[in-house]
Amino acid sequence: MSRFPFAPPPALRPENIQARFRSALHEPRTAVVLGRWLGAAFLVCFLTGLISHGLQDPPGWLRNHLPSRPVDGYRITQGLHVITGIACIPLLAAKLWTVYPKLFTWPPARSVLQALERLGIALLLGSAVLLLFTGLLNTLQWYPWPFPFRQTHFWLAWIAIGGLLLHIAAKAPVIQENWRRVRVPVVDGRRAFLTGVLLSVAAVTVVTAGQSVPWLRRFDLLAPRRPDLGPQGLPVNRTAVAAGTAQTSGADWRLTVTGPRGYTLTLDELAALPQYTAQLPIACVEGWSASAHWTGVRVRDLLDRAGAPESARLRVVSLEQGGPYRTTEMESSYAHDPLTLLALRVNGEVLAADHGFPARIIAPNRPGVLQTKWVSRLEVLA
Ligand SMILES: Nc1nc2c(c(=O)[nH]1)N[C@H]1C(S)=C(S)[C@@H](COP(=O)(O)O)O[C@H]1N2
Ligand SMILES: [Mo]
Repeated sequence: MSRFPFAPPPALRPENIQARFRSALHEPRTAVVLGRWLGAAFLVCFLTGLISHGLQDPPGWLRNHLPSRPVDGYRITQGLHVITGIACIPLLAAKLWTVYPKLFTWPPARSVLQALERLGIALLLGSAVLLLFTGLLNTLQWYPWPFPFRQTHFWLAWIAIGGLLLHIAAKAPVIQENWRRVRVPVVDGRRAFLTGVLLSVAAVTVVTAGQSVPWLRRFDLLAPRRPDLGPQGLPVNRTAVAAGTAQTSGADWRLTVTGPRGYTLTLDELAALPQYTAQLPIACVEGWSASAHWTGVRVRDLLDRAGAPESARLRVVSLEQGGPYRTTEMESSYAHDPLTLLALRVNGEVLAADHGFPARIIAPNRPGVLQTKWVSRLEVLA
């Protein structure tokens, strides 16, 4: 047993570990029940993550097929993404506790098959811990690492799915054997343990989900943000001061629209065009969302006036000098949606500087990062 490259230190010898973890709960049925819950939460989190990634940075083949409906689609999928991601934390902890002694089996593998099985676990566990850690810090708007969050989180998710498939395949016999409850030999305390796990999931959900679920707002104790706090009842990620746009005056500002018949408008001219109001949410990838009544000019009217074709895509340019969201692109399905506005007002008031004065983009079923503030140019793309 100790011949595999080196012997484990005494504290890590399997028999010593097993001796310290004698609870009957370290048995397969508990692991299978927890695995099902964790697997379901993880799958919802994975799929909603793919949706978020696809909407924010669509690959070329997908670009012209992004739907601008349902209006609240992204708000719901991103809310679910963060809720299920947070739920995975206690579920993963409980699952790990259950199978813990097995992780120290020595030697690590006796056959190729077992080596594959353990590779699956290593990939799954390593990537899952990193996914949950980076995701959680992202909801706190804290990026204490040198690598880009979104790409890292995205690729970790694929590694985790690969590890999960390998893990399920390797454990298929155990899973099958323990899928159904066996009535007679019930392990003492399993039900209490599983109830405890469910209660912790419920607790972390209730104290964080208020950042996207309005009726849970009162219990939003641990979520980093209350979506109804901020100027004009909406939170602010990037302030006008941080963006360097705080001094913008309505009198000096101009909107330039490029295209076959490009033109420039003053704020008064823009405000004199037909105005529309739409109730649309801002749904931030960081997990909060909030709905508001936005009033402004339809982007499609502005494009028609510039002679843009129906299929035109758009580049939106902000007054902001730097920052990753200074320019964004908009597909034609959004640009031509009657609800997509270059908004001048929110909830009946002129936009606050922090919300993008004098004009911001607001469009249905889109991640918040694409709702560009302090807009100064709309460029029609060929
Ligand atoms: N020009 C510009 N527009 C921007 C941003 C920005 O950094 N610069 N942030 C975006 C993000 S991440 C979100 S979620 C929405 C809403 O952010 P707010 O709450 O700061 O208005 O605005 C978006 N518009
Ligand atoms: Mo955001």
